[in-house]
Formats: sequence, C-alpha cells, structure tokens
Amino acid sequence: MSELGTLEDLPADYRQALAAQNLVPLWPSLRAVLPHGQPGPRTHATMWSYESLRPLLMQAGELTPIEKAERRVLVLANPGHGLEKMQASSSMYLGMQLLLPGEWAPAHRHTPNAVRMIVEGTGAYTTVNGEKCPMQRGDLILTPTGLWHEHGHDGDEAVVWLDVLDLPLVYYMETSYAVEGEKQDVVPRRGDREYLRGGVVPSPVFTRDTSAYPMLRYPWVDVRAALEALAAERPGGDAVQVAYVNPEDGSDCQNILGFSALMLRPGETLALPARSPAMVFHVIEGGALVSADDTAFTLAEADTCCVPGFARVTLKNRSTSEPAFVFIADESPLHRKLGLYEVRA
Ligand code: GTQ
Repeated sequence: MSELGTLEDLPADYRQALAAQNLVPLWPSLRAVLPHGQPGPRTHATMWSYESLRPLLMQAGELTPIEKAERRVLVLANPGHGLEKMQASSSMYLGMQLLLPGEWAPAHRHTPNAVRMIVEGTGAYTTVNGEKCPMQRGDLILTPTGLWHEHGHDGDEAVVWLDVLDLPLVYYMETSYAVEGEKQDVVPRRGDREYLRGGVVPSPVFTRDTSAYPMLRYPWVDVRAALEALAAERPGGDAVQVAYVNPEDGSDCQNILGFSALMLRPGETLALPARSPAMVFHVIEGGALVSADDTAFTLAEADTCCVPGFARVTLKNRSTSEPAFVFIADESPLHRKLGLYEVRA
C-alpha cells in the first residue's frame, strides 16, 4: 500500500481554488474513509454503572418536573462519538428514563424505533397504539416506528427503564421527526397474552395479526423460562440465547436493531465471533465480565455497556453457582438488510 499525498503537499492557492468551487481532493482522505482491512470505529467500548448513574437520575426527578422534560432521560453517550451526539454507537441510542408515581409522559409518535427494557420499579405502563403494556423488571416493550406511545404510572415507587432507539441512524438519514398527540383510548388487546406460548394460540376465536408489529410486550417471566428450558436441553458450550422476533413470521421484531436475551450458565465463559454490528449488553440478573479486544468491564445487575463492531467479545458469568441473564441489542438487522453483515471466525 503506497503512501498517499497529503493536503499540505498541495499549493495553498490550489487548495483555495478547490474550496471556492466546493471541491475536495480524495487522496489525502482516502485511507481515512477506506481504512485497510477493517473499519476504524468511533464507537469506544464504554460502560455505564447503574449504581453510579442512579443517584443522578433520581436527582433529575427532583430538579426537572415531567412537564419540563416530557421524557426524563439521562442519555448513555459514547465519548468516542462526542457526548453531544447522544449516541452509544453509529446507529444505537441508549437512555435511562425515570417516571415517578402519578406522572405522565404524553403521547407522541416518531420515525425512530424504540424499545424499553424495564430496570426497576412496578406500577408504570406504556400504551402503544392503544395497547396498555404493564412494565415489570426485565420486560421488553416495543414502540416501533410510527406507533403512538405514552408512559403513565399508577404505582408508588420510582420506575426506571432503558430506552434503546435507532435514533442516530434515523437522524443521520435526515428522517427523524415526531408528532405530538392526545391521550390514547385504551383498546382491549394484549399481544403478550395471545402469543404467550409458542405453538398454541387462543381458540376458537383468534385472528392472525398481519400487522408489522403483532407483539409489543415480551414479559421477562416467559423469556427467562424459555432460557432455563433451553439451558436444560443444550450441551455446555452452546450459547443459551433467544431472539425477540415477530411471533407471526419469525422475523426480527424491529427493522433496524435486533434484540436478544442470553443466559450464562454458572461459571460459563462464552467467546463470540467478531461480527460487523456494534452490540449493547445490559445485565438483567446476576453479574458478567464483558471483554472486547483490549477492554474489559465488570458488570453488576442493571449495568450496561456497548462494544464496537468487529470487536472480539467474551462474556463470562461472574458467579459459579448462579446463572446470569443478559439483554443484548445490536445492529444486525440493519447490516443484513444492507448486505454489510460479516462474521469473522
Ligand atoms: O419515551 O418516547 O429516550 O421519544 C428518547 C426519545 C425516549 C420516549 C427516549 C423518546 C423516548
């Protein structure tokens, strides 16, 4: 690979003449946009401790009334992108959202897709296109692109959840916007009950739901039970992991980001192949060591970290007696659709 000419190699008057016509020479920047062998990600492996951020989130509850915030969120921002960009990776946004008893975060809908992973507290709910989805620790609730959603709270303790959105990508594409709406009428529908167990549906009255998002709430009790059942079946060494999918056709539950839950058996270490999408890990139960190339994090319950694409990732259960449960978000649906998905052995 030959050494290429730099901008400084060019006479100043030539550079000025180019700029005056909105022209740029490629060769000084060619290696930056097409680095050799693999990308040079801006995404840094970064960790956010729940124990450390929680007091600041609760303080936001005292400093900023919900009417002044609409969404009371502390964004988990990756310093590699610059904190002001509010992104965890090129395409993923993470936020910790706090809703206090009696509060209401008004209805809106927007082009980015969102999911909520409930971190603590009970009594809150999200209403998505009229379907009221209760929030319990570990539940996953979808608010896909274009669907109305509002958050309410009938309970008596603080409720916190992790928001995962594809906002950075949708914003980059200049397609990000929101529409504000009125309080929704609740409809008597519960996808999480109708699709509660694979292989059986309510009978005799059940209509196949051909909408893009037939299931909006994935209760943790059921996902956890599925992982426990898989762990009992699978030999050690095979990953115990389930993907959150559309129960009608088995496709990714959203278009851009992918979501899964993983169980690390007691004492288990799992080496993942290097893959092109960036990943986010959030501990639902237990503790895990996450290493990505030369960086390692010790995660306790409710801690979150992100790792860049193409990193070699190893997950290790910190306990030799208890399983650990990890929620994973990644950019794989996007990479697959764009033909950019890569796995390196
Ligand atoms: O709860 O609707 O973290 O619209 C960022 C944007 C949460 C939400 C975020 C949002 C929401």
